[in-house]
Amino acid sequence: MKFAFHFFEKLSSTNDKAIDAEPWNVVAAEFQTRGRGRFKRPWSSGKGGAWFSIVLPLPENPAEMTFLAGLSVYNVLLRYGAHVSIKWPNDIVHGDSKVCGILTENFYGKRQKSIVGIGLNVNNVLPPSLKNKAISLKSILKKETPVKKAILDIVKEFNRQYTVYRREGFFPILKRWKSGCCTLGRNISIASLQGRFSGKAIDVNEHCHLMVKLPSGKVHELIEGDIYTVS
Ligand code: BT5
Repeated sequence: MKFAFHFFEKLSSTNDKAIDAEPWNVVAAEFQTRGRGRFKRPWSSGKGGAWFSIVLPLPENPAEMTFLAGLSVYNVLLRYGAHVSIKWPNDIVHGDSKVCGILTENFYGKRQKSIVGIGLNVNNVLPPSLKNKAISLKSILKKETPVKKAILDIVKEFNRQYTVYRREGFFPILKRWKSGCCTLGRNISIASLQGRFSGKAIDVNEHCHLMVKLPSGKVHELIEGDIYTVS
């Protein structure tokens, strides 16, 4: 598919601007005044970062788009020489620090679409409050990367993965995603809407849900949540 790009200097959130756009458009901003993460959490979006949203047709399971985007960012960052991995469900991390987060929002009805918002810390300065949990590509690579180039490279890679997805379905994407995922095989603690609990992350199923083996031996299928690695 051919994507059209729309670059803005300032937006409240690229995901909000993208609501008016048709599929196959990409909306980007140099900075966002009200960037957000999941559950309306604030997302630090100063100048120097890659803040953009890819508008897509609504798939049956929109979580697949988060995985496609995560895999694309992961592949591009590896190519740039950054040592990163994918953290379930929507992060790219360097060690324990988040370098990229993805927010997929879906719209149903007449103008149905999926908006995949990608926030990648490129050269931006992060606030002290995120010091221990966030990192920029600049800090990882010890050099600046042009932001526009990063956006174009990621969308190009997304397009490649989307072609595979259309031709062969989600399975090959999931397989590649899992091989880059650092959550699997780890002992984790989970904060989800269902409460806090611990277990071992053993798999991600075809619905993109995390399979967690509980201390009782029972396997829990986790749909959403924040993961903290214990070991
Ligand atoms: C996410 O949420 O990770 C999704 C972030 C998506 C941001 C993009 S930017 C383009 C598009 N437009 C938007 O308005 N949003 C999308 P979540 O997993 O809920 O993580 C949010 C948490 O990450 C916050 O509570 C902070 O702890 C932390 N955080 C905030 N800003 C960050 C940053 N720049 N880098 C790393 N972590 C950050």
